[in-house]
Amino acid sequence: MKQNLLILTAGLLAFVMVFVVTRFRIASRENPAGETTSRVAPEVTHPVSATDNMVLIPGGEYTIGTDSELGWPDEKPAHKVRVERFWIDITEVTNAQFAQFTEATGYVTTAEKAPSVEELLAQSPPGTPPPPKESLVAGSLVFTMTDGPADLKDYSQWWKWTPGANWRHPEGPDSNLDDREQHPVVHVSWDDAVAYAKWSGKRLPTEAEWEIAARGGLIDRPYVWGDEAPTDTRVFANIWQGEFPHTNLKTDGFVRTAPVKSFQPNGYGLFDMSGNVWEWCADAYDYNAYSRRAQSGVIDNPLVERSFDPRNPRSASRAQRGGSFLCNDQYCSRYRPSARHGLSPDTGMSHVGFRCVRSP
Ligand SMILES: [Ca+2]
Repeated sequence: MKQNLLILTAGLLAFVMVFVVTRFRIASRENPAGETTSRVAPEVTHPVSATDNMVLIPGGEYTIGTDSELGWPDEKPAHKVRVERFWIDITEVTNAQFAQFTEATGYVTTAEKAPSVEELLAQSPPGTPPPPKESLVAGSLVFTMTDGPADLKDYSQWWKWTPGANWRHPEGPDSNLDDREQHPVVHVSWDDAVAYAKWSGKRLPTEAEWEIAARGGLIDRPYVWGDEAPTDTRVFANIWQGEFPHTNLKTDGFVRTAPVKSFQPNGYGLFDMSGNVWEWCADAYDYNAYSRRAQSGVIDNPLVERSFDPRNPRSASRAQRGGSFLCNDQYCSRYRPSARHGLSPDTGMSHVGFRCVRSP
């Protein structure tokens, strides 16, 4: 990543990588690893009914994580946690809901703000030439299907920096939200999600709360719907059928996001806890959190406070859960309830959204 800083003027793509790195650094400065926001329920500035499209998850002791061979190292092992009861949204936050928030507050999302030259240079190595002005535009990363099979380690082949892409224009300036009012909002950063949650008198779920809710009362099952693995012809959620990232069979009916409630809910009546969009959680993302916690007995209301993300070592990553419309077993299979993922808190992408919780 650091090398990208040295080729700042080499073109827009290089600039974009620098931009992402810079954002990571700014995030690190403002949120030194280990720092997280308070768990105190946010101030209610927009009264809502706690029962409005929310479900109350009982408090108590639950097993999260997995020992299954399907699991990645960061979701192992299975271990016990205890949580207080909490309300959780039955759907991901929709474009219609997010529009209410921005209309009421004038809030501008991270992806809608252009970075400044000063902001970038302050974070770059001494002597770095200023980036070309035309590069200093607001935008976001948009999934773009490849023409043919791709090296699955090189995500730059299908993630395209797209100037003008943001929650209002999910695929760029020429796209809009027509007929997508009930789709989950995307291109929201962790900061955007927290701002919405505070405004609505809610908060982001902890990873433990999210996973408990996603399991829907099932114990030690690989999927939120139970035991049956999805195939290209048997679909349970909005994930990817076919060969990623070039052939989408669309058996589930969707190439990108689906309207919320398009698939069967889990045992708690929650929709899209698997697939559709990744969902931000309150926790910092620590790759080793589950393995470390397993030696500590039953933990009350765990909240990961220190980020450690081997894929983005400079980033104070925040956790995301649930996978997205891009998940399939060939690529990541992270649409399972124990699967975990980290992303820089000031990064939104076309498959990232969230839902909220509230303590009674
Ligand atoms: Ca989801």
